[in-house]
Amino acid sequence: MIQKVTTLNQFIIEQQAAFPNATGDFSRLLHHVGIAAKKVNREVNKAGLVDILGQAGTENVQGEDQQKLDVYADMTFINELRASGECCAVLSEENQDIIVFKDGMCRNAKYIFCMDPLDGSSNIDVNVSIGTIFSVYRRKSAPGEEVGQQDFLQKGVEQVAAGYVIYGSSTMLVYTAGNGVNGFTLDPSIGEFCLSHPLISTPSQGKIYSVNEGYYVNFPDGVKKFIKYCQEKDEETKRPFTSRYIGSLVADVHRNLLKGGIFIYPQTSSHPNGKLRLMYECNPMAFIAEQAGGMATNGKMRILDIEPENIHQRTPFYTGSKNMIDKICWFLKNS
Ligand code: P6P
Repeated sequence: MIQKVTTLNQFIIEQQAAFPNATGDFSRLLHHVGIAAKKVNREVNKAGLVDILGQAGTENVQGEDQQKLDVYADMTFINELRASGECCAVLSEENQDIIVFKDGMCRNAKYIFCMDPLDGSSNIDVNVSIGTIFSVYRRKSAPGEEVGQQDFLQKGVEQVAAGYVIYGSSTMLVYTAGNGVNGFTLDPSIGEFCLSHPLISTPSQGKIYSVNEGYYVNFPDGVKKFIKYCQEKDEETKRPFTSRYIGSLVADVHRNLLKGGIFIYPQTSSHPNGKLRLMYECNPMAFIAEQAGGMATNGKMRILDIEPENIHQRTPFYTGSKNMIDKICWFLKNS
């Protein structure tokens, strides 16, 4: 029997049909996100060949300037978002200030876009999975008005959509628009993202803990106690926890989203407010976590309820299965 294949574009159209008032603006935006992801995937997959094709900063055999992959990813997503005509401004980890599209349709577009275009790019040289993380909001300013940083200072609960692309053993685009989390795997033979993980649900009882234990001495006491709790066998419950840490946010979070577990990046001495960024790393991942039945907190409050003060602010970040989030919050509260 021929298996029905649902491409990302077909899925977007089907989802739009479920919203009678939908105009298709978001569908067009997401379509261009998919195009950008395919373009970045193409370059990421040949990263190891850069030495053959020419060093970064020099011309390659095609006479093109060699670019650092994260700069390439940043430019590629910005160009596709501009081409969609559905986005008026972009906040990117690669750029200190927001990028405002002043041309034509973009000025009146109702969406703004936050992204880490290539998170974990230091892992490229050792062939570890990396990712793009993104978040979509409605602008606060009126169409045609000047767009500013104020448009971006919105709580995570205001997100219209959030997602990530993981460039790994296969390339997947995972996103939510508030109706569950769906995963699409890129089929290179047809150049399409195909629905492979419908309605992802995170196991409520996780067994994986993901944290860089190299910073153990600098961790808050509650985190130290949680790690000890995971390491110590309990005659009654056995508690068969296992440690998994890749050091690439998208890879660590994606694994735990599917298998259950907790990802922890607390405040440390070198990062007193945590290392990860609220607007384009933690909020999108928190929206996805909650839509998949998991949780995301800064140790004291829900990530999605944090009132942002600046567009690049950092936050301690704990996300994953409910049993492990509840347990670490208990240790943090009682230490
Ligand atoms: P550490 C990658 O540099 C990154 O921003 C995230 O992808 C990852 O979760 C984190 O930093 C890893 O940080 O300090 O453990 O190397």
